[in-house]
Amino acid sequence: MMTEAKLFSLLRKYNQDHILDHYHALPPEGRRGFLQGSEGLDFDLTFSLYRDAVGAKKAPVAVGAIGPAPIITIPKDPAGEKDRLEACRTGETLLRENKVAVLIVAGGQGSRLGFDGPKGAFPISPIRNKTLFCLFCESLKAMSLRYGARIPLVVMTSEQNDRETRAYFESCRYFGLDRHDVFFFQQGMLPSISPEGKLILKDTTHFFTNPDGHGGSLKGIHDSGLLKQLTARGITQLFYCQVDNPLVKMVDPVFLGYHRMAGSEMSTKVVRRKNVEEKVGVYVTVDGKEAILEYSDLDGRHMQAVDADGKILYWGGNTAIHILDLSFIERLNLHGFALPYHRAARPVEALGSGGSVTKMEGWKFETFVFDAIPLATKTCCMEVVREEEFSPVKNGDGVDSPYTARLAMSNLFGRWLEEAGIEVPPGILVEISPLFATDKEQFVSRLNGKVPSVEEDTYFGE
Ligand code: UD2
Repeated sequence: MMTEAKLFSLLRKYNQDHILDHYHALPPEGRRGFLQGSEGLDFDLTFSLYRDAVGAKKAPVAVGAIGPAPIITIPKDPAGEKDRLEACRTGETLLRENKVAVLIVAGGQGSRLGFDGPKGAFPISPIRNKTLFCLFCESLKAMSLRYGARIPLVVMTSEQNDRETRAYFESCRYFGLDRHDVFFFQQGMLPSISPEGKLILKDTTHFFTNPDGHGGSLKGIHDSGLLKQLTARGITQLFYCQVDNPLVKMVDPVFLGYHRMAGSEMSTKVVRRKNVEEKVGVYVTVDGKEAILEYSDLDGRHMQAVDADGKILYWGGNTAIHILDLSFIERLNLHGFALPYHRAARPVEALGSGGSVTKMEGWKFETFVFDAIPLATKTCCMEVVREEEFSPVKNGDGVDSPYTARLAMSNLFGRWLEEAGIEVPPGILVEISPLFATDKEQFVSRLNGKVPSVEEDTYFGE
């Protein structure tokens, strides 16, 4: 509980007189609001990260020796195909034994999309305009039915969208999922700070804060008690994905199988990078340990590195689709939270003197989920076909936009039709509900030999 005495001692300890002055000028109900607004904020962490960041600003980010990482490539021969089949069977067993749960990180807002609401509520499917959350949940329901499995779903929200996200699921009746298998938790928030080490006010009763990054999902799932709850249910693997990618192969048995067969604690799906500029993290080894370096961290020399045939040397682009052992997540929280914090500077609109709004630079600290990879005793990485599994919705237009994602979905479903011997005329949109089929093989078998003709935009499903 944040008391006045605790607040004063924190503010004095970190020379935040400007906040003390602000607080004393508040009327009693303003002070109560301020104490409430400061609840749960880890000021000690922020100031220790600030001290490190100021120290680091002088020294360049030292990254160890970078090298290529082992990646299971797409099977091209009978041996590879055999491994893939064995992985599929292993993964299907995990599903049937109710060992798998799903975590969707959905704390971000759709602001880059110009969408005012939780990103998961953004309509995206090519014909029915189903939202991202709807697609994820229908895929999950379809996989539960297909394997007779109970697959708990955990959604990470943020302070900004928690209420709206829960209300959205409620209003959509959890998209047909059992509401007792759907859980939410809010990720942590950290106070932002100015380059001079001064806390920033957002308004008269709130500090300026920022979400603690998608790595915060591995802290929040622990602190919320959900990690214990899932473990108690016998869950051993967590399938992790971002809310912004409608092509995710939900609880993909092949991926689960490779993860299990490798004895991996954290596994990653990668796609071949389109070009050396693509904004995706890169799967490499650093001092011999697998890791993902963010495109901003990996200096040009490595980002642009090509091999003797001129091909991109570090070609594994991070799809942010992972599998983590619950025991590994437990270990990451054993002695405080193990992930390192990254500093990002950005313009913030702060409460200035006399109640005006002033633009200033704020430093935010956040963790990235992929920083857990080098902390795992064993990891695994598999290549997937971009056109089948990765088309994130990030920008209003251009690359990674609703347009590119809708097209990727329609093209993928169009290829399923072609596989079933159905010609799809150019420009025709196709959508297949996950509840009709979750993959090409199931789609062909569902058609049961019928070869419907497709002359106009066609939706398969209820
Ligand atoms: C992320 C990865 C990039 C690549 C790409 C794939 C980083 C730094 N880069 O790029 O390597 O894998 O995704 O699409 O992660 N989120 C939260 N809480 C937060 C921050 C993010 O829930 O505090 C969610 C957010 O809702 C979004 C996802 O995490 O769905 C990715 O976040 P982002 O859009 O900031 O990451 P991006 O696109 O820079």
